[in-house]
Parts: sequence; C-alpha cells; structure tokens
Amino acid sequence: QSITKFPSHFTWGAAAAAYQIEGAWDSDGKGQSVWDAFTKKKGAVWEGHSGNVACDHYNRYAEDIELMELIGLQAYRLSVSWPRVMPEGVGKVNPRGIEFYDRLVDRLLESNIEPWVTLFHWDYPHELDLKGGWLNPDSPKWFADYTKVVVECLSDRVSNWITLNEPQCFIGLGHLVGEHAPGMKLSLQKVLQAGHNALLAHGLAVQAIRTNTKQPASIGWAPVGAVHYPHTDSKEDCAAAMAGMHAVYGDNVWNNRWWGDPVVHGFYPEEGLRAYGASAPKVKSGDFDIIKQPIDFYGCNIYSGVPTKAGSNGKPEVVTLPAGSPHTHFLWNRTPEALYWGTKFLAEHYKLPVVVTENGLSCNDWVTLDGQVPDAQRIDFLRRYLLCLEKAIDEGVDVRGYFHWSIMDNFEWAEGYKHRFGLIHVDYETQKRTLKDSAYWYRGVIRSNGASLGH
Ligand code: GCO
Repeated sequence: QSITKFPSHFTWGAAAAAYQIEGAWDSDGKGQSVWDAFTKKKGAVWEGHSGNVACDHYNRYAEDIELMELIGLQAYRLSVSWPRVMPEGVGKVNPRGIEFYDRLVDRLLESNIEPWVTLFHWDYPHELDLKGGWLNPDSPKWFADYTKVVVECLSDRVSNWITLNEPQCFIGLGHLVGEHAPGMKLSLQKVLQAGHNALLAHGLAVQAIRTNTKQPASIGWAPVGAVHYPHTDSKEDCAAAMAGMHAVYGDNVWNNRWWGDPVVHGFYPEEGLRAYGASAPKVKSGDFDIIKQPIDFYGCNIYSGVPTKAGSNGKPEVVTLPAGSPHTHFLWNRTPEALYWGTKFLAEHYKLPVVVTENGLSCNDWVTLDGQVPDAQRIDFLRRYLLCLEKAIDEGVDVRGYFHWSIMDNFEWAEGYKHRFGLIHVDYETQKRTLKDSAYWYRGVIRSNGASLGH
C-alpha cells in the first residue's frame, strides 16, 4: 500500500521564463530587454549565446503544451516579457505582444494546466534601463503600470501571480557582480537602493493585482537565498543551520531576511542595517507601507544548500563536503536536505504557506541512438529532494506546491546553452523536443501525488 504525505490539493508543476525559452526577440513589435542588449556584448555570455531563438517557444507553444499535458502537469509557471507587452516599458501597449500571453493562457487551460504567471523574470525593458532602470525612483511605478496591463488582460483566467523572481540575482548579479544584465558593477549603496526600488515595485504590483483582478488572486514572490542545513542532526548543528539562514551577510546580497523581512514584516532586519552600515538604502516614510502587502504564499527557489555546523560559541560554520561528493553539471552540490530546511525556515519565520517555485538540476543529457534521454541522475536527484520535501510536509510545514525547473532545456543566462535543466530535451539546431526519462518518471509522481517516490 503506497502512502503519501503530500496533501490532496498539492500543486505539481514545472517552470520556465520568457527570455530563456521564447526566442522571437524582435518579432511582432517586441521591444528590447536588457538581456537582448547584454547578450550582444562580447564575452558577456558563454560562447556568445543569446536568447534570440532559444526554444522558439513563442512559435511552438502549442506543441510544448501538448508535451506538458503528456507529462500530466497540473500547473505551469511562465513569465511575461515586459518589453514584449510594452516595448518602451511604459506607455504604449503592444497588442500582438499581449495577445501571445492571451493565447498561451487559453491553450494551457484547454489542457487543464493552471497558469502561474511571474510578472518579472529579469528581461527588463532596455528603454527603461537607459533611464536608470531600477535606480530610477520611478521604477516601482513603471512596474505597477505594466502589472496593471497584464492583470487586466489575463486575470479573468489567471489567479496565481508571482511578482519578482529572485531580486538577489537581478539586483546582485546584474548591478553588483555584473555577470548578468544590465552588467553593472555599482557601489553596494547603489545596489541596495536599486534593491529597495525593486521591493517597492513588488509592493505596488501586489496592490495593482488586488485592485485590478477580475477574480480572487493568490499572490506571492519567488526569492532565492542561502539555505543552510545541519551537518549532523545534533541540536547544536540544527540551531546553527537555522541561524545561518537568519543571518544577513553585509558583504553580499544572498540573504533571506534582508529581502523577505520588508516584504512580510515591513522593515529591514536590524542586523542587516548594522551589517550594511553606510551602504544601507535610504528609506522614505511610507515606503514600508507599500512594500509590506499581504501576500498569499512565500515562493522559494531552492537548488542547493550549505552544510553547517555549530562552531565556537555555537556560531554557524560552513563545512566543506568530502572530495568527490555528488554535484550537478553546474557543480552545485546535491544536497536534498536543502528542501527540508529551506521550506521549514521560511514557513516558521514568515508564517506563510510556502511554494517551491523552482528546484532542479543541470545534467549532461543527450539523445541516445535509440532516441531516448536516460537521465537517471535527474530522477535520483528529484527523488531525494522530494522525499525531503515530503518530510517537511509530514512534520507540519505548509508547502502548497512544487515547480520543477525547468519544463525544458533552455538559455541559462550567462552560461548560455551549456546547461540542460529540462524534463524535455531540446535540440537547438532542429528544435526537436524529446521527453527525458525523468519526464515520464515525474508523470508517475504527479499521478500518484508523490506516492511513487517510495521511502
Ligand atoms: C534562477 C532563475 C532561473 C535559472 C535557474 C537555474 O532561479 O536563477 O529563476 O531562470 O535558470 O535558477 O539556474
């Protein structure tokens, strides 16, 4: 008798993002995004790759949804390209751009797949970047106006919304490290000010969804952050892991609480203000009333965790994994515990339902002479991670859904097409799709609501 701890209403899905799969970079009146500009820069992306064509999902979405249906997906997390909808970022709406998402949503619903719409997954309008981008104090308002356009068009059929995907990345990698578009290396103060504007944008977008939606909306966001898990199951190591997730790092932006506390609690954590010191953003009165909006779920993108033990005075100390420990093609460590500890931390700290908005791995997959993609490692990886997620649920952590990253192989930002994250293999020369073994396996997981994971 198979048993499952996943609740009966649990959502099983997969995710992708506009720039990573759509292609059609200048079709039908689309404006340029910062990624269109960034990928043209020499040396910015591995082997000079770009998302110009990507998976050509813009033209092949119907075929792709057929495959999603075959896998039995209950939900699909897509993102809307802001400059496709508003070529200049503000003002004029591009009817052919918004019509694409209209058709996409209709086609998903025909297949009984619930659309979860991310409003911003990094493809910021180039025109607005020229006006200062996230550093411009008007940027939150620009995002809210765009949100209103999308919500007016889709909310009769869409009820699940995600405002921002990973501000830690588009702000941190895009404005501090410079490895992602728009490729800036600004002072930490400017970076955190841009981050503050992104948080305001989140708040205004939540308001824009609530006031314009045609049906009750479920709204969340999808941040990422350092996940620590205990090196041993001693009480001390467990406490150290939790402390590690609470910590605000003053020298980088990979924090959970720096970004999450304003959104849920309405203030920056004291410890963070101390750690960032003079680099902390300037906050106007009323800002936190905008940033702190009631949200319905806390999304989290979790791939890997950091083994942590209690060091001197119980302080969290990172443990180095033994040589030869399992890792993915990206060289990210295979650490399934991250899904248990990460969701547990967020649910306890923010007291909100949690949705795993991304989890997955890149493998060195190819199509065999027999026409199959035997990705045994992806299956084993997912099985381990999902069993840890089930353990969290069993212990009372309120996890509502799981979205595999990604539905199909795609453009992995600065890494180009080096990494294959999909359940579906994409041959970029021919655009042929092939379901990987993991896709068939995931179908079984969905059908059995997790019972097929075994124990
Ligand atoms: C992210 C992005 C995805 C990536 C994925 C793998 O979370 O970084 O949302 O677009 O492709 O995470 O790196």
